[in-house]
Amino acid sequence: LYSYFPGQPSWPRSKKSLKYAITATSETTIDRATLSAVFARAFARWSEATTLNFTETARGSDADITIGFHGGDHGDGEAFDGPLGTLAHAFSPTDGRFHLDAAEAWVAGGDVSTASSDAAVDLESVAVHEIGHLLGLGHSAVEGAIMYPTITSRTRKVDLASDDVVGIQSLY
Ligand code: TQI
Ligand code: CA
Ligand code: ZN
Ligand code: ZN
Repeated sequence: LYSYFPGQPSWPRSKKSLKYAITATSETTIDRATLSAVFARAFARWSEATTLNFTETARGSDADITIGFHGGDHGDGEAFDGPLGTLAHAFSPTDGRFHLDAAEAWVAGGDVSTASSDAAVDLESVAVHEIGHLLGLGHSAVEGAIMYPTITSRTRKVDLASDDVVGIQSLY
């Protein structure tokens, strides 16, 4: 079953449009157009399941959600650890920060199962999971749910399970 963060924080019910900005990209070699496309697809999975909608803005100061790539200790007390281990983290509502470990062998838009690195990680799969956290979902006990706390490298998993849908629909 799905879960929420303690106290069940969510974005205000009156706020149906959330803006996101991809702000910190100097530590990744993935180009901006590819990043925009991958995150747009990841947000679309959640907007299809809810009455929420998401739009990208170029300006971080306008954004509810900020997305960036960071290496090692990046100032929030949750240092990244190099390849594998922690891949990314996102804070609960209404913080909006979503950080990705710049040290991962991210695959964006390609076929992760044929990637040359054993440690290749599908960016869109991780994004769908972290957006669940940004919206207020904790981890799920249902294997196959996007919010189930296991991901395998070189695997793509982007479709919400009914458990994820019920969880998010009860929150919004
Ligand atoms: N990052 C952890 C995660 O997103 C960070 C984390 C641990 C966390 N406990 C949390 C975030 C509780 C919010 C609430 O789960 S991770 C997975 C999964 C990670 C893990 O890099 O380990 C995915 C990133 F679910 F497979 F374990 C993406 Cl999909
Ligand atoms: Ca890592
Ligand atoms: Zn961080
Ligand atoms: Zn998680």
